[in-house]
Amino acid sequence: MNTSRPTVLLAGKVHPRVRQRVEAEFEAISIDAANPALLDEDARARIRGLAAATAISADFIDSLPNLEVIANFGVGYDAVDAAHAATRQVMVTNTPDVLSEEVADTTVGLLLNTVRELPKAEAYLRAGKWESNGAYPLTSLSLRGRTVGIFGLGRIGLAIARRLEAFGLPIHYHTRNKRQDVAYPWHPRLIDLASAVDTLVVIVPGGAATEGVVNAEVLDALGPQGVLISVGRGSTIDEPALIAALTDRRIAAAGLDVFAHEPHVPQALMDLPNACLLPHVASASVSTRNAMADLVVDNLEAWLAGRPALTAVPECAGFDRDAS
Ligand code: NAP
Ligand code: 8YV
Repeated sequence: MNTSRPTVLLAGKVHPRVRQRVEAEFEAISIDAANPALLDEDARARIRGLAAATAISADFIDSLPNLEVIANFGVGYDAVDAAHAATRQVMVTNTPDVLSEEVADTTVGLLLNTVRELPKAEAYLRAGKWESNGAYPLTSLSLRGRTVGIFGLGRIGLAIARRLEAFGLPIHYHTRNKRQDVAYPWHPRLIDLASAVDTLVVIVPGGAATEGVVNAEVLDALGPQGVLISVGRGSTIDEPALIAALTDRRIAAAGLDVFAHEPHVPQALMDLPNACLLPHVASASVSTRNAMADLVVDNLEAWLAGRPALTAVPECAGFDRDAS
């Protein structure tokens, strides 16, 4: 073993490019889940970096006495206890920007699929029904004439807004802080955004602050022509309330890329004809996932070589490099 190289832990089902680069550049240790029992004391003491593709708890962070950096695969880092890491001066990084345009593209595709039923129309053709039954039924919903509310006008939300603006749709948004660089109407409360629009795109981070906030009241405010598109985190949607609203047609349809308990998707959602469902694929192209993988390893490299992190999460943004 070359002990001059830092030891980096690969935790969870890591992207192959992360694995390949970490194994080439560091001493690598792999475990399937972030469970301290899977590491002996010597390994725990050697680990200085962590490439995370699974939940990282405060207990797990505390089990690694010499940990300096956690590099999360994904811009959303709600599964990493970053607040706790920060108290220990452990740097946490994520993968912003490199996936924003891809996720925005997928979101627009999901919205179109939801209102114009394109996956169902293709299934109809492939089942031979065009020839046997005639034309696919006209869709009751259209993108035309809709007003879009973006819940979370950050990097990805803005990329979605710009696209939908080009489709000729008025855009409104809700965030905690009003943006100074856009002219879209801002609603300080989510319920007011839902009342003002008929199409709600959810692209906020997960975590306690957004847990279950898209609830029955918000869905009812969206109304019977309402369409919900969810690409942020499943935890933000009250899933039983959504299933009830779709079943009772208190909203018209939903397009979902994320779910509360992935990869489990409730059977009730799968049974609904007005739900369009994707298996968390918004960033899932080879090129975008490779860019995310490179950013994970570039962050590990930088921090473990004594340089600033490239993309620190806000909890760790003020870290003095020399303090770790
Ligand atoms: P970002 O740039 O940090 O934007 C987050 C936006 O949400 C900001 O506008 C922020 O504004 C707003 N926000 C945060 N907390 C809020 C709250 N409690 N109430 C209201 N607004 C709130 O993040 P991003 O890069 O756009 O990514 C957003 C999220 O998308 C990620 O965290 C991740 O969970 C999800 N995502 C999903 C996929 C997928 O594959 N489906 C892919 C990439 C990302 P304020 O701070 O002013 O409130
Ligand atoms: C990935 C994501 O699917 O970046 C995020 O927050 O949700 C997605 O890009 C995920 O991180 C990898 O599993």
